[in-house]
Amino acid sequence: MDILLWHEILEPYDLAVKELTVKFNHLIKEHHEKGLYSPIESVCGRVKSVSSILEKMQRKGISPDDMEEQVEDIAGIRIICQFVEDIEKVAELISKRSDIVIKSEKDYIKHMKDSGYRSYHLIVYYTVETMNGPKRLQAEIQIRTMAMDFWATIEHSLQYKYKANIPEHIRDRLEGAARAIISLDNEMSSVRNEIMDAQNSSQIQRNLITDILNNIENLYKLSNKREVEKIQDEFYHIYALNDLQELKRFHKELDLIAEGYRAQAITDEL
Ligand code: 0O2
Repeated sequence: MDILLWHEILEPYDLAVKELTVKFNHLIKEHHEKGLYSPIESVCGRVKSVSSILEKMQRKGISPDDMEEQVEDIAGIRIICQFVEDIEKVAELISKRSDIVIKSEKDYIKHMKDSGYRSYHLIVYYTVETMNGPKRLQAEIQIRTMAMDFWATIEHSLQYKYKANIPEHIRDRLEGAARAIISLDNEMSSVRNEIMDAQNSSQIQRNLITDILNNIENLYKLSNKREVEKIQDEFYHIYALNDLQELKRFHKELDLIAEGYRAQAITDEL
């Protein structure tokens, strides 16, 4: 395979990684805009490097003709969650999508690898549109918590440094760290509800403030300046109280005022 062909082969995978990243980021945004907790904390993706593809083909005896079928992680997406419980939710969200078809899954959380590696993997089919028409390809989606990701990232770089021969004393330390990660995830799960409540409240507060400021900005176009300044002063006063209920009440009231002005403006135009 020459360089040009590699580029041609990998191009649709690059598109798939970009599209899937945008789509999962959009899911986060949708949750936040509705003031809901997002089971996805962050998303990233990569196309496997040519050297890593070649290494896998050699290790597994995969022929060039079978590469796209048998190297299942040419396109790789990593979804990071805050809590172990979120992983299942994300897998469920993915299974319900019409643009992603699950081919297989590997649960390295229930069945931790000997190395200590924990993560939930899905191999999926995803179709991209290219100038030559649709292309159905495979992608690997890794779903794991921030803590699992921390461990995997460190261990991966050690694997890179030592190849398959990580010294025994480092291996022991990594095993200890893997156990610590399990108990950290368990600890965080035990206060999950409290953390989620706190995060939801601050997201709701951010959304309310954005809405209120948009409404005030629009009122400047529809109402007289002094009146809007009074509303703005009241907003600053309520904001300083740091009371979500008060903010909600003000948001509702302002909505009604803005609605009134909008109706008035339409009547004036007729
Ligand atoms: P990279 O650099 O992440 O792209 P394998 O035979 O293990 O190479 P297989 O059987 O296709 O791969 O699938 P598996 O075991 O599910 O592993 C796929 C990916 O999971 C790996 O990709 C790693 O990203 C991650 N992974 C699996 N095991 C470990 C582990 O012990 N430690 C760490 N840090 N990550 C792991 P690649 O191919 O290694 O490459």
